[in-house]
Amino acid sequence: MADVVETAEIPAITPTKLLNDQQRVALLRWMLHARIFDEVTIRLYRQGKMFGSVFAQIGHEAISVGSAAVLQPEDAIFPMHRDLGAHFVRGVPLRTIALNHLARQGSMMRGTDGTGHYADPQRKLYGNISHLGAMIPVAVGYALAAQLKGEPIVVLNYIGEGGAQTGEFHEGLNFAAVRKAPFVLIIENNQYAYSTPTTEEYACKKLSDRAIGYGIPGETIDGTDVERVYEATFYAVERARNGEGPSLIEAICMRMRGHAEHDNASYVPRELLEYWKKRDPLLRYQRFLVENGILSEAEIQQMRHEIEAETVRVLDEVLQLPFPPAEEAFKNVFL
Ligand SMILES: Cc1ncc(C[n+]2csc(CCOP(=O)(O)OP(=O)(O)O)c2C)c(N)n1
Repeated sequence: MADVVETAEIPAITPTKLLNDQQRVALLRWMLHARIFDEVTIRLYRQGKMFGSVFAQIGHEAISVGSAAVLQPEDAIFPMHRDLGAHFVRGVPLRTIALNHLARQGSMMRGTDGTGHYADPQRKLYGNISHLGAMIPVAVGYALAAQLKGEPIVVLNYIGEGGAQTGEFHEGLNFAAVRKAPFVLIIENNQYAYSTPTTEEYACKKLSDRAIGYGIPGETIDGTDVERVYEATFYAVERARNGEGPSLIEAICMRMRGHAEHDNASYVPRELLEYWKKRDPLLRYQRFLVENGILSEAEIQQMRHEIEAETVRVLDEVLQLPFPPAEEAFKNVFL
């Protein structure tokens, strides 16, 4: 882990008046949970104790945490594969997350999936499926159903900039705009869709400019500044709740690992990663909290140690549990 306070090259946070200090500490705690879960699972993957894809969120934490923290419990979240932060904000227990990621018996996906591709309807968390973009119309449909029933809820949906190049992105957002659905879509622009850089994904300057074409507000923000993410989401959610319709937010960040841990991302220029290392969402926020007297460096280190110890303990316990019986693989599957 990098030092809490590093050099002056780390850009400052844009503080929002919407947050009090207690909420700020909670944001840091959730971001730490997401980061540490990644660090521990990457280790397990390298030790051959995890199978399938380990999608790290490193570099994305401010987006999922800063936006999910705005919502009320009755609002719905449709995350993508780098939004573990939102799962922690929603209160999904560490053990439940670990059971699924380690594909153990009794996990939400009954061991048929080893990632965050799960739904937790009780917590109004409707997980992504593999088909990029396909959940956008589903999330819009959820928002429209609530609108028709007169329920004052908002649906927050996330998509990568790669996933934003699918037909469903356009169809879903256009329909949401026409029907003034209580819907907020955040594009997590992390510069690469697998090995494809943004220059080969789209030709416009800013993906938020597309909002003009749908007749809705759109803005591009720094996705490594958790307070900026909170503020942008807050106003988009307020607008949606007031019946004024959807918004599009493009949050810029960097995927600091490979697409998943099997990929060493050798196609990403090292200088680019060096540039974004200084914009590490955790480093930036930790520095802000220390400089503003909200937490001391020692308190942050203490918080980190506690979360790390808890994460290691829970994952170790789950590792001892059995995999499901093979027949489970055939349940709920069309053969
Ligand atoms: C419709 C569709 N096309 C292709 C794929 C294969 N695929 C899986 S992840 C991925 C890249 C995703 O990039 P992005 O949406 O930017 O998210 P990131 O992984 O960079 O966070 C691709 C092409 C897929 N799952 N679904």
